[in-house]
Amino acid sequence: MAETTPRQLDVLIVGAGFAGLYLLHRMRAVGLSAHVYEGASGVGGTWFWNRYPGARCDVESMQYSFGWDEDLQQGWKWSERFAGQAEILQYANHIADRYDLRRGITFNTRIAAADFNEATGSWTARTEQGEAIAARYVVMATGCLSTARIPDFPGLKDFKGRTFHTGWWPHEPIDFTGRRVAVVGTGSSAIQSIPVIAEQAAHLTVFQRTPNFSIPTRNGPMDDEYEHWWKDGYAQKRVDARRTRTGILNRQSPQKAMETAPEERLDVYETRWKSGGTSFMGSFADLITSQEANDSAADFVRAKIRQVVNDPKVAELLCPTNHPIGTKRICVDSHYFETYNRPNVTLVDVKNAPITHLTETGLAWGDGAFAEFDDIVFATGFDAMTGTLTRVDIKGRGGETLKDKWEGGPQTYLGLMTAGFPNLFMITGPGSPSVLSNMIVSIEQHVDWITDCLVAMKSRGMATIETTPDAEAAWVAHGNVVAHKTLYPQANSWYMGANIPGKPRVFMPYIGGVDVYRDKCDEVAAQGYEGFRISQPAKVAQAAE
Ligand code: N01
Repeated sequence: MAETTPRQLDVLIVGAGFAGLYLLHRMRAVGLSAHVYEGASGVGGTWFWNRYPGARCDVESMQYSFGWDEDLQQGWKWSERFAGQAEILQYANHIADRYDLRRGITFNTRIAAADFNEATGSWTARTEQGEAIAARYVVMATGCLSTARIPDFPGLKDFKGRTFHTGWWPHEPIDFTGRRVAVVGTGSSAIQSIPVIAEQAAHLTVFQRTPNFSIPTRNGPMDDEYEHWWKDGYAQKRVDARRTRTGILNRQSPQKAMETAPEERLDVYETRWKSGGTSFMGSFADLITSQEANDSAADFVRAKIRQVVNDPKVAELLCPTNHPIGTKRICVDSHYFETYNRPNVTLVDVKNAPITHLTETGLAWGDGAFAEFDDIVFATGFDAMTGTLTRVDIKGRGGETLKDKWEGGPQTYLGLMTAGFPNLFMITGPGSPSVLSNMIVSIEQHVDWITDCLVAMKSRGMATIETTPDAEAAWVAHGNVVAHKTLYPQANSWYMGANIPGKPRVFMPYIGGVDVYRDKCDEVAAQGYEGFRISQPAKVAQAAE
């Protein structure tokens, strides 16, 4: 095959989710040539792939949306308090059209590899189809939960019925009417899909290894008055949200749980439970740092589960006891626990009797238990935060691969860059607040920071930027210190890499807060990119000699 000249870019953007879309828009505005490569046939990232029944965002629509264009935020109308997947995908498509982004995106094309060329100080990437792209910078806008995973159950391929993963859901409607369905897993995706599947299926069997805490969303049509309240002074509210720990205005209480009288404490939990959603974790200031405070919230939720679920044995199985509330991503639901009162739903505990294998007709667990199914839905999660990055064959200085470098866990400075990989940025990478925050707020902050950085590089005639190993080591150590001041590391969560056999147990996101983190990033930039090494083109050439 004849070699063709690679496409030349200032910035190669990988992924056309919200991060890739906003970055493309910003790159055009500052006059850098940029192009997006996207594996899917459309924009939207997470919201393109996760089409499972009941998929919905757990951040309120008025906050899970871009805040950088006043006309956009005033004009867009969300139909529900918590938008469903279809509406969020519609919003992503609207962004692509409104800002004329599609012509800058190549769809159905994954980036398979990227090599840093030390002589030129730039990257050569290659698509799975073999197209080469030369770019000064590469930005991985690949999302944190993009590599779906089905455990390697023996006999998986033998099963003759339909199988699904919530994170790779088909585009055509899936009808479960009259069918015997299994759902494996009880994380956020399962908790949202189970009530919907149960309404259709002849029988639904849920295979639960770890019960999860879940709070009712109390979702409903968007309240006009609430929408007007948000839109009146929207810009300032966005600023205020960026100054919070999570990037969400959720009425975080400054009060400590154990300094509150027991009856008043229960009232606070009851009020939050009734208003719905993840703001339950904002009931008190110390729920993720004090075991006693956390226990009071966990007890409250367990009492609710026991109230809702009719069969006491089933209720006990559904009560989480092996992790503090909120240390695994708190789930939100619409009638999840009520679903177990339906006669067509069975809960199977696979903690003590694990799934052993699949056969042509069904699923076996424990010591010889077996049931036949027409359909199996795997709601078994993702190789989170690092899986999508290390799946690309990224080679930095000296040919070191990112996969090798991160063998013992991800190492980054500010979640933005990793030492030895100049000019390679990550959006919401490990070491940044990302999945612990409103993703849109964190995406905007990273895109803005990277844009400012690239503009500064260009205006100063600089060729490469790269974090120093010292800055990186200090940031990783700081991230660990902050995480271990909380209860988070107690849980076997995907935040810790604990859901993937053999993955190093490291608390991956930065838990210090969106507000603190933003200040740190701004300070680093103001100090002339402290902790980063910036080189001129001549130095790059000399280094290669
Ligand atoms: O995945 P998960 P998810 N045998 O990893 C079980 C975001 N999200 O797709 O806990 C039996 O949480 C596993 O059991 P265990 C959100 O950030 C957001 O549900 O490992 N079971 C667990 O129950 C969320 O946290 C929204 O013991 C097995 C489940 O599979 C993240 O995505 C909606 C098993 C996996 O749960 C991931 O959520 C959806 C095995 N061998 C997702 N292996 C909203 O915005 C795994 N499991 C609302």
